[in-house]
Amino acid sequence: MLIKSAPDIHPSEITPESVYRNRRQFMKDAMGLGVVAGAGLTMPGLAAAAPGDALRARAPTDMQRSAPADWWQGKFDSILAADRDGPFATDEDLTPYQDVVTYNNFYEFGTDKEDPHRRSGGFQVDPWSVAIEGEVNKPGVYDLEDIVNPHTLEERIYRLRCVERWSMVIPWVGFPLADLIKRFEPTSKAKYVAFETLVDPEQMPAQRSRFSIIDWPYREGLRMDEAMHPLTFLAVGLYGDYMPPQNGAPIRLVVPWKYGFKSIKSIVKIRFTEEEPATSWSMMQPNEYGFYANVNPEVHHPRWRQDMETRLPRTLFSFARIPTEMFNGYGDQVAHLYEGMDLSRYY
Ligand SMILES: Nc1nc2c(c(=O)[nH]1)N[C@H]1C(S)=C(S)[C@@H](COP(=O)(O)O)O[C@H]1N2
Ligand SMILES: [Mo]
Repeated sequence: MLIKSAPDIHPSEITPESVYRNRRQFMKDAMGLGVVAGAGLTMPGLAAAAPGDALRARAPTDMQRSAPADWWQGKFDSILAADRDGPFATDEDLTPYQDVVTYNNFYEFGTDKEDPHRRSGGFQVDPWSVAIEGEVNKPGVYDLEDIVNPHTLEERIYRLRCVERWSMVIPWVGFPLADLIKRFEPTSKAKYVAFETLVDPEQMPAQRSRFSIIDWPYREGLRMDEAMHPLTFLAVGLYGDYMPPQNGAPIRLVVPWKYGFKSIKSIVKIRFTEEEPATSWSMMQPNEYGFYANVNPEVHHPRWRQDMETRLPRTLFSFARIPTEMFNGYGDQVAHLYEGMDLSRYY
């Protein structure tokens, strides 16, 4: 269902789980009784026009960002609401916007969790282009507008599980990677997709450092069937708003059944290859990080067990240590991709 944005709904009005759950149950009951959606649905704090409308997550109004370029505005005015009952849906609390944008891994800006939001304020994303290369019929260097504009933006609420054992639930805005890949027509030789992040030492302070542990650019990759999977997402925003620099503006990958490091930020290159591409973390520490990096509570990192995680934010009242699920809880959707593979060997 295509819906219009509701710019003055504050997320604190819609994200509390109590309100959300009640409303969800209420809507289910209402639907079950044949009540017309939108007619009887007035809940405190919810300016409901259509059901999906009120359920869309929004950044706090005092933190909403201005459009990175003119053409973005229209895209964000009509975002397809997340299907809250579909196969990818979750009932879990969203991680508050504040936490999503201040606790980050983006090593180009530094290794502390606060570095990305403190040091990326002036990051320029206009103009931005993405090179499409390799085993593909339509290679070229494309303006971001050409990359994004043909797609309808939708909201996807996914768990994000970092290998450091913290996790969040984030409402992303974007479109399936598969839809983009189809437009550029990979050849039959394309078995993998490789991604690269911008290299710009003037804007990315850690790329100027002699002590940096990563050999820039930050690189990631997927097998073609993983890249084409409907869960695999290219995100251009979160909480209904434009992507903050610290989260990977203007466009980043989100692969929810893999550890967070696969979800590469600020992409400038997508290359189709016949061979498995080199990826940053496995180049650095091949015994600790593999190419696949599927979330797996049974295969432990040499220094960290992976069977539990801390769901952020951690508060005085919630200890929030929860068991980690196989494939981060997306096993029904993705387990078949790895049939017959020894996942302790292909970690
Ligand atoms: N280019 C780039 N992409 C990156 C990283 C990075 O350091 N550089 N960190 C990764 C890691 S380890 C994680 S957990 C996620 C964090 O995404 P978030 O900050 O939006 O939560 O981004 C991933 N993408
Ligand atoms: Mo991570």
